[in-house]
Amino acid sequence: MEQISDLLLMGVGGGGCALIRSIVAQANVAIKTLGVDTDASSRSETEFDNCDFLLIGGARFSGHGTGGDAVNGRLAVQDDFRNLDPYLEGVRMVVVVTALGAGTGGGATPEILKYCHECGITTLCFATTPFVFEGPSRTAAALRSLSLIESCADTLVALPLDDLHCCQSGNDQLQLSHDRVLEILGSGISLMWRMLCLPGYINLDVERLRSMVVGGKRARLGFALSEDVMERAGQVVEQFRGCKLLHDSSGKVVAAEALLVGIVAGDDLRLSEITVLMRGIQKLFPKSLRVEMGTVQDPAFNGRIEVVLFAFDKVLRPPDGNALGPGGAVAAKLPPVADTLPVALAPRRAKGKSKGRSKLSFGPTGRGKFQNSEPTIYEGVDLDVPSYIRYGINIEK
Ligand SMILES: Nc1nc2c(ncn2[C@@H]2O[C@H](COP(=O)(O)OP(=O)(O)OP(=O)(O)O)[C@@H](O)[C@H]2O)c(=O)[nH]1
Ligand SMILES: [Mg+2]
Repeated sequence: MEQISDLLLMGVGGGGCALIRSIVAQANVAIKTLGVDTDASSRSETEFDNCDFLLIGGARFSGHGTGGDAVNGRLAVQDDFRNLDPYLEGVRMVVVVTALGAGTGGGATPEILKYCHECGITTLCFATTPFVFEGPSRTAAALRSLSLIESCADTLVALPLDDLHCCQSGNDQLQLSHDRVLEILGSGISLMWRMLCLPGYINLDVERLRSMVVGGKRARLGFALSEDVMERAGQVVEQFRGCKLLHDSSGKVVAAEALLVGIVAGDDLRLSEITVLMRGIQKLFPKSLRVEMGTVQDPAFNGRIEVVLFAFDKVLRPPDGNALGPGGAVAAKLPPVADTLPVALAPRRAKGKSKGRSKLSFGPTGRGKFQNSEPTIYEGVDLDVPSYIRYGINIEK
C-alpha cells in the first residue's frame, strides 16, 4: 500500500523514537516516518524498523544525548534545522510524538514545531509526561515544555504516563510497564493511520483530519476495544466513560467541541453497532458541535472492534459562528441523540495515599484563590487554572 506522502510521523528524543517504532509495528500500513534524536544509539533501532533517522546536535554532543538538559535539546536542533528540510518537502501535516521530562524531547520538540509552523505545515503533537515515580524535577521540566509546545503546536495531546499505565493489568515489572505503555499508546495512534489508509464505509482523509487539528488547541485521546459478540459497541462506550485520559482533574469527562472517531472492525461490523457507538459517545460529550468519523474494515478484525477517539476542546468557526466542515461546508451532525442529558459518571477508583503525601488541590473548579474573581481568559483558556490541572496531571505537594 502507498504511504501518504503529505503526512509525516516524527518521533523526537529517545522515548519519541521508541514510540514511532511501536506505532509502525502496529499500524500494518506504510507510514512516512522520521526519528530525531541527539543520541546516535537511536539510529540503529529506528532504521531497523525502516524509519528515517536524523541525528541532531552531533557537532556539540557527539551523538551522546543532552544529559537531560532541555536547553541542550533546543541548541541541538537549532544547529541542524536545515537538515530537517528534505524530510519536510511536500509535507502538509506533521504528527510529532515525544516523551517529556528530559533533554531532547523536552528541548527540541517546541523548536521543531515552531520551524514546521514557519514552513506552513500543520502540527499535531502527542507528548507524554513522566510517571510520578520519576520524581518532581522531571514533572516540572515536562510541564515547562508542555507550555511551550502548547503555544507552538496547532493541537497538543498531553498524555500522562500514569494514566496510560493504569490501562494495564497484571505484571508491573518496570520494563514490562514501559513496553506496555508504548504498546498501548502505539496502538491508539496507529489506529489513526489505519483510518486514513484503509477502505471503510466512511473514510477519513488527511484534509478532514487537518481541518480539525488546525481548529483545535488541546485534544484528548482515548481508545477502547471489545471482542464481546453481543455487546461490543456498548462495552466500548463504557470503556471511554472510564478512560482516565478523557477525564479532567475532577474525574469528569472533559468538555469537547469537536470529536473525531475512528472505528476499526472486521467484515462483521453492523450499522446498528455504529449507531450505538456514535450515540453513546455523543452522550458522553453533549456539547460537541462537530463530529467526524471514519470506519475501517479489515477481515483480520473479525469478532473485534477497536475505536480511537479524539476530543478537541475547540472547533474552528467561521465569522457567523457555525461549525466548519471540510472544505468550508457546515459539518453534518449525526442524528439527534434522544436523551442529550449528561449520563452519570462511573465512580473513580479510590487511590491509596502514597507515603502520607496528599495531592495538590485547587478546589473543585481548579481556580484556587481566583475562585471568586473575574477569569483571565486567553483563546478560550482560563489562565487562572494552573497548567498541570488543565493537562489533567496529578502532582504531590
Ligand atoms: N513508556 C516509556 N517511556 C519512556 C521510555 N524511555 C523514556 N521514557 C519517558 O521519556 C522521558 C524522557 O526520556 P528520554 O526520551 O529517554 O529522554 P530524551 O528526550 O532522549 O532526552 P535526553 O536523553 O536527556 O537527551 C522519561 O522521563 C520517561 O518518562 C520508554 O522506553 N518507555
Ligand atoms: Mg535520550
